Amino acid sequence: MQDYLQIKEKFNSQINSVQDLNSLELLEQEYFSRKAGEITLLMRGLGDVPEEERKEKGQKINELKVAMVQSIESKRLELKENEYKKIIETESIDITQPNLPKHESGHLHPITLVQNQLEDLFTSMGFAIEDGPELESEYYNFTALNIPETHPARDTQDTFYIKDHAGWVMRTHTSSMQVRAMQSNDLPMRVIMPGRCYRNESTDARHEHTFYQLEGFVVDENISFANLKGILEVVAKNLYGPEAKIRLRPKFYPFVEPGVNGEVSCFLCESKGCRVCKQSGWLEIFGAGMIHPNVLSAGGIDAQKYQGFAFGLGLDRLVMLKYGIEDIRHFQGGDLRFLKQF
Ligand code: FA5
Repeated sequence: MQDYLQIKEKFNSQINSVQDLNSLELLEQEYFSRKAGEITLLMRGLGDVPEEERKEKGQKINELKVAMVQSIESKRLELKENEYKKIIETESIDITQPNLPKHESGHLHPITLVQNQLEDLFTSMGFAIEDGPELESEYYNFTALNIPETHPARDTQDTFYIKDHAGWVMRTHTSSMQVRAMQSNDLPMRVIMPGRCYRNESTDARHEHTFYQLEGFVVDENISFANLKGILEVVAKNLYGPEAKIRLRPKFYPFVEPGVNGEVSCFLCESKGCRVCKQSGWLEIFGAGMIHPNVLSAGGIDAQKYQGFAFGLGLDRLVMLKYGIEDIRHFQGGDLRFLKQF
């Protein structure tokens, strides 16, 4: 009993002076470690106590043990709370720190926006979408399209040839996909092929060396020029509203017969005439026509039985008209003040 009271007093005075969690840990070990803890030894010693005293002594030691464990736990809580308080008091918010810009997520380029809009329109009319190579053989870019060796479009002034790789060019138009698509699709065929094209141009407000076209063509029996005109009008009205008009004028392209040059009424100046439409009120946007029989034959199609039409829309120019952009060079310029407007 003597041991028991001494331990109780000693422990009470020790726990009152504990100031941190480490000291509390040591104190706990002093009384409860499995090898030499004072309470552990006291419990172990119970076996030597005469039987008549053992029960009472055991109860007392147990009460002392429970009380000590409770004191240790409440001291631990108190010390932890004090630690948190200290952290909160010493941490501070620096209100002079500059307001760093939020991480901005990107958005779609205006050409991609219009390309997506047209892809939705054409797929709703049953067209498939195909992708093709920008580095193209002279065969698909020119020869398969009935473009003779002597045609000025093949001139190095218009076309980027690949140095040391004869027969390869950066495609000058998406029409390079026409025969490729004929060779890999079944009839009847309705396909659009959007993509980037390259020409050796001196640039101005309407011409870029790198620009986008969207090629489309249909091959079936009983296809007429009226079908072509109908589709082109649907495109103009879808992009610019019901007031939009198109104008078709004859133009020679070796891969169509007859061929046309297509213009859309200029929304920039409401057809009054401006720098972009060269004061004419119309902006040249596409070439189109009925597919030449030689091209159908190059694609392995019986030109006696099938006809088709094809068109190549200049995407950059469609976008210029849609958003009132006065210079095509903004598209590739990388100026964020321009790009952020979309
Ligand atoms: C062609 O490229 C023909 N492949 C179009 C075609 C397809 C005709 C199918 C018949 C059948 P053209 O060179 O006219 O044709 O170009 C078509 C359109 O691409 C032009 O109306 C214009 O909108 C756009 N375009 C052409 N060159 C440039 C350029 N340097 N910069 C921006 N847009 C251009």
